[in-house]
Parts: sequence; C-alpha cells; structure tokens
Amino acid sequence: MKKKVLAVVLASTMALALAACGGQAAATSAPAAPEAAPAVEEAAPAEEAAPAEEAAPAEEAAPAEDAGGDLISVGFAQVGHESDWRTASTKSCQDVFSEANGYNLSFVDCDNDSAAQLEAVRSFIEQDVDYIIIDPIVSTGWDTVLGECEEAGIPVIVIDRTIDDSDKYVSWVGSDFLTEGKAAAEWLKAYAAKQGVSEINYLIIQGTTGSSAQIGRTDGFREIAKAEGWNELDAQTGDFTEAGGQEVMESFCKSYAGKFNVVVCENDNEAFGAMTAMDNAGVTYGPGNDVILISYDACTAGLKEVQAGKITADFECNPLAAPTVEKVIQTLQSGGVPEAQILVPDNWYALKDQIVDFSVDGNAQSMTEVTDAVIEAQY
Ligand code: GZL
Repeated sequence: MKKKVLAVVLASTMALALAACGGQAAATSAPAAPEAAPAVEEAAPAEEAAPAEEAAPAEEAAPAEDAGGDLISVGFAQVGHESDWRTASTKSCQDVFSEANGYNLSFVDCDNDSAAQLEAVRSFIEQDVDYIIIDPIVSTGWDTVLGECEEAGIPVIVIDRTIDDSDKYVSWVGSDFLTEGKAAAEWLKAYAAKQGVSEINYLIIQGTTGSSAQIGRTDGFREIAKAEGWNELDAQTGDFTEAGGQEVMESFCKSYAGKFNVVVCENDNEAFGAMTAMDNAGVTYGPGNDVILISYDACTAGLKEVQAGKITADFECNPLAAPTVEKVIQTLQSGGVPEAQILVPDNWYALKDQIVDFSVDGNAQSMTEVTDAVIEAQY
C-alpha cells in the first residue's frame, strides 16, 4: 500500500509542477492536468509532455512484476463492446496487461452502463488492485469514486474519453476529439471547394450523448460549419452503434429526403448503419454520388469502406493506448512521475482523389491514402 500512496503523491506533485510552470502538456482541447494533492516530496522536474509517438521505443522489457516478483494487478473498467474501435481497444489492453508480461488483469465490460462502470471501479478497490484504468462512458459523475480510489491509495489512469468533473487521477492517455471534429470540417471545406460544391446541408449521427468523444467531434465540426455558414439540418445520437446509425439515418432519409448532401457519422459503426439505411432509401453516397459520407475511428472495416468508395473520408481515433498506459505504470512502479496528459497520434484517411490540402488551427494536415497495405496494417 505504501508504494501506491507514494506513486499517487509523486504523480500529483508532477501535476502541481506542471500546473505551476503553466505547462499545457498536450493539445488545447485535452483535459486540464489533474490538480495536485498537497505535495510532500520534491518530484523530479516535470518534463514537457510529448505525444506518445515521441516516447523512446520501449526496449524488450522484462516481465513487469513488482519488486516482490508478484504480478502487478490492474483493474480495467471498459466502456463496453459497442464498436470495432472498442474491440481493438480491449484487445490492446488484454495483450499488454497479460500474465506473461507480469500483470494480473481484472477486466470489466461495462456494456455502456455508467452505473455498472462505477460499480466495477469500486470492485477493484475492494480487490485492492495496484492500478485502475478507466475509459469513462460519460465525462461526469466521477469525483466521488475517484476520491475513494485516492483514499485507497490506488493510482487511476484514464484512457480515451475524458473525465471533466474530477482531477483525481494520475494520467490521461488518448486522442484530441475537438481536433478530430475540426479536421473533418476543414477537410470538407477544402474538398467541397475542389468539387465545386457551394452549399453544404449536413446531418450528424452523434456518438454516445455526453461522452467526450461525442462532445469534441460535434463541437469541433460545428465550430468550422458555423464559420462557413453551412446548414445543419439535424443531429441525433446513434450511440456509436451500427443499429443506432441505421435507425437515425432511416429517420433522416424520411425527414430530409433530397435536402442533404453531407452525412457525418461520429464512428465507423454508425456509418455502416447509415449506409444500409441510405441503400434502402435509394440515396447514393461516396465520391461522385449524392452524399459526402464522413466517418471517425478509421478502423480496418471503416478503411475498407473508404477503399470501396462508400466512406469519403475517415478521421482516425487511435484505440491502441495500452502500450502508453504501460509506460505510465512502469514509471510509477519505479517511483517516477508520469506525464499528466499523453496524446496518441491520429491520422486522416481517404482515397487519392479525395486527398486535399487543409489546416487545423493554422497547422497544415497530412492525409494518408487508403491502400491494401494501409488496411492490412490497421487494427
Ligand atoms: C473514441 C471512442 C469512441 C469511438 C467509438 O475515443 O471512445 O467510442 O469513436 C467507440 O467507436 O464506441
């Protein structure tokens, strides 16, 4: 237990040092660095957080285990199993936190149920695990249970989605959802200009309401859309599922027949459902057709639909946070202080003819052409 308390205090001290030097460890839309508990020990000076891809390549690490040679116990409260993205995220964690690597992983699939997720975290406290990983279904309602983790001296690492009503965790590892939304809209602006499309009438099939992924993508896209004077016909949640995407798109096809030329799906599985609904309604989509179809995640199945000329552009959200999370745990194990926020890299995908130059917040963006090799290498 003492080891855990020291880890939490050290991590908080780093957060204090980071906050004190005004260090914004990551992209502007990443969550604020966790507030520090009163520091009791001088931490090593906080490094400016760098995106995960700049981290030194991990040498072939010996199995983690703790000083006593025991497995390091990790509790992981996962959102659910709603999408291809989620499957890739879960597999990444189970591959990294394996017994062969020196870990004992307690995994709970919370089935998109916030109450079940809080219950899972409390069960990890009862088990007195060494570390808790949370991918929060929604961004609020967390401060009480995170306080219980702190009381128990168990460091918490948040991955993927963010927690916005508490800072009682050591690190957050994930993507910049606001930038993903802005990138999709800035790409659309440049692509529409190239295609001579002068009027944009768009629909959004949103992700799980209140999740930071939904909030960031919607807000980012709308910021550009408003500035460009585009017309938002409607936005409804498809809950990041294929069935949800199809149901919402069926309703949109009835309510807005012939009025829309852009559909934005906040993940690939919603896009698959929307494609079925548009097929059934006789709406054509993809390059050279009636509707520009934009998606997020860019998992293997999504990139295959880009290659098939169905999804016009796909904006990635990298699900492979686990290797970076392990580095955070290894840092804590050795008494170090991990970065408060660590961004995992995202790429933007399209076929060659749909690749255009665009910038986000003044930063020029590069796009990846979807090929067999790119699809093969995806997750
Ligand atoms: C985003 C992640 C989202 C994915 C969906 O980081 O939380 O949840 O975009 C998944 O596919 O359901």
